[in-house]
Amino acid sequence: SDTQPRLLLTQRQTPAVMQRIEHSFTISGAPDHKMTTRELLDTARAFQPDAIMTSTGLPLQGDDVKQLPDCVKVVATVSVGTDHLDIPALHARGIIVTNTPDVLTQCNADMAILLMLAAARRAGEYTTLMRRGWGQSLAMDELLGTRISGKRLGIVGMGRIGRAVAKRARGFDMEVLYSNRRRLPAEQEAGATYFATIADMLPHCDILSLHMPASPETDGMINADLLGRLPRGAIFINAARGALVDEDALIDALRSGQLAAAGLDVYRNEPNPDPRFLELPNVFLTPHVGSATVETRTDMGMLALDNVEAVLKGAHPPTPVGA
Ligand code: 8YV
Repeated sequence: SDTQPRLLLTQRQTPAVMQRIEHSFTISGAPDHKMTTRELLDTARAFQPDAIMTSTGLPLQGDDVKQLPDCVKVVATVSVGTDHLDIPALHARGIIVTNTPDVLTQCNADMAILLMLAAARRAGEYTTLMRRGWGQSLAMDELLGTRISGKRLGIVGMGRIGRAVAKRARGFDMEVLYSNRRRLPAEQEAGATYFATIADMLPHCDILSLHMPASPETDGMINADLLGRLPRGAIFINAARGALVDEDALIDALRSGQLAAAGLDVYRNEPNPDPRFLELPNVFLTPHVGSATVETRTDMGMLALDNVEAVLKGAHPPTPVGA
């Protein structure tokens, strides 16, 4: 009805989330594919929404934020990461920003483990072999992977997701090392070894996995110098953000054997990652799907709606960003 709040949806959500949206909001549409920034701004001007539900890969930077109509009270991103949003610019316009932490922690940690196992155990190469027609038994020493049990996993960023990865790694009998801005209390550390700098931790890591947010300060921080500090033949995992990595340096390290393998879910240039990755058999690649389960995507959408509804009735949203 006309009295319902107006929600601009930048992409379709899961069926359960769409059902709740259609029950409580007037929407401009539910595009199959993620809108571009231009489409979002044009739709906002024409539709005059009270709220915008968006996600990663749809940048809203300072100049874009200036073009939003005054009616917008909340931008709810269906993601934990907020690097696509200019938070200070949104706040300066009096717009509340919310994200979806916690509900995706387990699935993102599962994804890091999936990438780790796939990279260490050469899942991509095995799948390619099977599709081409296996045909001949493998020799005892052919296409061998790397054992992960007993190995040292270095986690950069020991927040909610990093700790969930550490917990899983303990189940695989791995030794966990971590680097983080601050050392965690013992009960959160759960036996992991703390390093104050990434550089000091790297020589001790058989596998390295990134779990920190992207920001101007962390842009390209995993560079040639740091990759060179890993023991030769280490494995690199990234289910966090592509912007954390100098991809030229990563590709060099994979080509030279400095890295034995990598498992990547995120890239600098999404959805068109550097094509050189595809030429490397020792890289296991997925298309930014860390949170892509029915359950988690539904939980994320529901939490975003809880945030929108709270803001529109003048209450505190459950998961505001930088408030
Ligand atoms: C995306 C993510 O939000 O939460 C994040 O920060 O990167 C993902 O969960 C999701 O893929 C929708 O774009």
